[in-house]
Amino acid sequence: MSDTKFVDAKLNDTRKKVYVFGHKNPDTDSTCAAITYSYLKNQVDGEKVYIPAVLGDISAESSFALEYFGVEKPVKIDSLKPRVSDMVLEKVEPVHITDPIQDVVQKIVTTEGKTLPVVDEHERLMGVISITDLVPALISLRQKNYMRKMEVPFRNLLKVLQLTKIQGSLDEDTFRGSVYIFNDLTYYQRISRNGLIICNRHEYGKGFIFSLEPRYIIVADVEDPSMLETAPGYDGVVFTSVKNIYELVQALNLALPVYDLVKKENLEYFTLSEDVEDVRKNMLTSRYRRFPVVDEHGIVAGMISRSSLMDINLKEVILVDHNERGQSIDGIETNRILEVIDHHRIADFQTMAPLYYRSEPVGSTNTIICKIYREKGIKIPRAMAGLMLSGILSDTLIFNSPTSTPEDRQLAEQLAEIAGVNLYEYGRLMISKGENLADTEPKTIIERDMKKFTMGKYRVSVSQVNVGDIEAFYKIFDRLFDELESTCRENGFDLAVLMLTSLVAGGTELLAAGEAKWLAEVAFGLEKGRMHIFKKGMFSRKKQVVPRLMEAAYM
Ligand SMILES: [Mn+2]
Repeated sequence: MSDTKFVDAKLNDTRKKVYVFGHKNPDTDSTCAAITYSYLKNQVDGEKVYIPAVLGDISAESSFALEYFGVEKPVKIDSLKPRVSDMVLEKVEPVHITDPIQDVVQKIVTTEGKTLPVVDEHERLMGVISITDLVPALISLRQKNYMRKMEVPFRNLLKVLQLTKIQGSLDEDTFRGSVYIFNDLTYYQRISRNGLIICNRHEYGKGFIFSLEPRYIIVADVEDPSMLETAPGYDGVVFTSVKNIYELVQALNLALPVYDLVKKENLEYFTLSEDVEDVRKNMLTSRYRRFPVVDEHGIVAGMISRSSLMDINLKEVILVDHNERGQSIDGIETNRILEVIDHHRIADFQTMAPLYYRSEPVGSTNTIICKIYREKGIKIPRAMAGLMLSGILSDTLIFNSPTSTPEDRQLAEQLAEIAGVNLYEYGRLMISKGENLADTEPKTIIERDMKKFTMGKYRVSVSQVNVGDIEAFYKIFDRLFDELESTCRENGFDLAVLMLTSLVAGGTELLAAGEAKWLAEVAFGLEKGRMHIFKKGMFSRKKQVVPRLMEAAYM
């Protein structure tokens, strides 16, 4: 097994991702087509990165083909519904709980929506703040509240009060204590421990201030700190500020950490992985306008508002080997379908915009993809040749299926040469690696690849499985019939058909159950009272089974 990587989508690849995938219950044609077409697109379009994907577990047959040619499994996806991460987030710089109110006010007035997320010391969301939450702090400036006990990081004081330390050392990060204006103090007054006194230059010179034993002193109105004499006997900390006393009192309030003003209760926020549909519902019933978005660690990724709902990066996809909504991923209609490459009938297909649609009545999607390689002059690497070949051989049951065309065979021969394998030997080996279904539950066998049809007034299901050896199934026929009957009852079908198709036996063992079993009697010559019949040369559900049942139903 080689370690060749055919898609190199790095995590930090900023190119737009396009997912390429086939139908649910992926078969080998679907799985290989996703890979071979992604490879082709990555050769011709460097602007985007094309990622092969599957909508379910890949089969044993497909796994064999991938391993044989040394290709990685496609990624498995189960939903493409738009998520918050697909929305255009407003980039914001969150407020930290210890940030001074002054900084927050300055930041918020220039912020759209006047609301910002608030984060703790680990950068995790803990609340939001809007301009209205800040109003009380601005109004309280008029009150004479500077004597109260305060708790402010020195970082905030230094910045907002524009302090310069000229003496002493700061042993703590946070100031915890009361603030006094020297002029307001009397000779009889004591100050509390850890107190801070604000004075002017003239007052600072006097011995009385030191006798009060303040822990901190701020000398106001000092343009040049070097002009101030140090106080040799004082062991507290002395700062100067260019601000005057009045400005310092104002600034004290603005240096307070924003913490107390932050709205922390009933916090409404969204995570990147949430469905946009859920977000829409929540937003419409919320009284807020703007909401923080966090990642899986609670770290703020941005903000969204109602208008963000209009601005969603649609996912881009390419469908191969299918075009029906029911066979595709949930939420396919909300994505931008760029292309469809398919060889099935066109069913309930609607798109919002024009697209590149290529459909040809050939035996396999990989036949069409091989033609596109040729048309675009893209060199086919061995592994891609091997996978295209695998898709063709699997879908046409090595050209036995009536859906097979001369073109399938001709291209398969060329691909086998590039892949360096003998077409028939490789094909039989690959198909023999298919699951040994005889060991699985009858319900799984029936439901694995079951298609539903309405034929006139009848509801019909036709399941098909490829088996190596039909003999192995004879011993579980009774259980298969019972399960087919319950499939009819539980789903309200009139007829349930199961095709056990075998390349080795050269045909299909066809089982039928349900009230309208006579449809199968008419269509396939199934004897009354019998429940199964072997049809030599029968390989195709869409060409040999469905049309005949239709005829019978409309007789
Ligand atoms: Mn196919």
